[in-house]
Amino acid sequence: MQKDNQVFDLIQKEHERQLNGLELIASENFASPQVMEAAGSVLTNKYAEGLPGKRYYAGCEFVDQIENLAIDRIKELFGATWANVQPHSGAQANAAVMLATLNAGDKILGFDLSHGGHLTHGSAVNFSGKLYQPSFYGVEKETGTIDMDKVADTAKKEMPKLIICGASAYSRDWDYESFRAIADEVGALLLADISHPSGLIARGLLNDPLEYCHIVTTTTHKTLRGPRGGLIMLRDDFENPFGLKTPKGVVRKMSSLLDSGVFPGTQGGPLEHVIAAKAVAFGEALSDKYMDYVLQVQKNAQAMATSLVNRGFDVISQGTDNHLMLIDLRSKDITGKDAENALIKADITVNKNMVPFDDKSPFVTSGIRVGTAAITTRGLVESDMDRIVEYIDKVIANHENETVINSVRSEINEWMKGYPLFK
Ligand code: DSN
Repeated sequence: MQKDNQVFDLIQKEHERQLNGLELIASENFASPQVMEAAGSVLTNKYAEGLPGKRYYAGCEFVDQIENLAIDRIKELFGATWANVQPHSGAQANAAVMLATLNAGDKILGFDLSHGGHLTHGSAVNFSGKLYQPSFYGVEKETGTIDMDKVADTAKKEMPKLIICGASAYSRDWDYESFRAIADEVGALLLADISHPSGLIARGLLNDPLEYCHIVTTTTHKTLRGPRGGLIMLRDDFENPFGLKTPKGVVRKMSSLLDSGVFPGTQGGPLEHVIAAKAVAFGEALSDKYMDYVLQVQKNAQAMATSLVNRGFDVISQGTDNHLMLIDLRSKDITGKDAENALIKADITVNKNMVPFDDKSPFVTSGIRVGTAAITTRGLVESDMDRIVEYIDKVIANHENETVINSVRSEINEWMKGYPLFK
């Protein structure tokens, strides 16, 4: 068969883009060659609706074993007793949880998107804000951190059935114990969406959400460094507290409700090639090498935050506990959009991001979000962070000066030649 050069040439160009630049998008990472090999395997040909051992199609003996490996490994990694590894993404995992635990019109309480939350935690433009009644907690203007007393006040006022903790752009660790106390007080279920810091949580560098949260969801491609995807976990199974019954009047365990929430609730056939890649990534995440990796991710983030603060950048909450940080650029007199555009011309990839109490639209924004998961996979260490921040500072200060931007880009391209991916 003739190779489709039109597509493969573009894939090659994307590969070169990834190699040449500094990848600072906090939700991205570089999956290993064996993760990508599994994701690109013959498993893409197989239909396997259902669960291992309980499929609606024949010929599932090997995908059953693969899916069970993925489940066993993720349970070991997080100390979970149950997991569903089929969600195609974090958004799908959250959709399955909500379908399994709520009725349309029920109240949910999440972290405000404009303060660092996620679309699927109740945004008006997302299913979670359209099907359910959302309310939100946020961060304090002075500290950039969440005030748990205010979360409790909002919860008591709104009486949600589901409280969601977790974020896309929050650099501090979460007080899951206090969230659980609030959830218990108002009779809500507590969901932690740990999509961003899950790799650091898996290896004990941050608080353990499974100890306190009824349900935990995550993506698999951020700090966890697997293929694009999602999953749901439970530390302890429990009976659905709202007494929702099946059409036959049976009250089901949460694990069974969540399985149904994924399939047939929100998805059809699982992507067994991606599940195989998840199994490979979870195996990698159990290794000593991965432990060294996540430790370095955290050290790099802290070094980068310190360097940014030292250069006069307004880092929300003045630092980070995890792999990312949010920078309010209003003091630098540039929008998030203009900063993103200037930085990409220098082959520094970041994303513009709303900052708490932003006065600009989500398309413009006042900030950028940066993370260290990808550059750490690349091999960079704390002593490299100041150099990166120096480049960011230079580009932002000269964002209309093509000569300066081009010279930064050449330096970065040359620098990155010394850090081939997966050498
Ligand atoms: N797009 C992801 C992120 O960048 O955090 C969240 O969906």
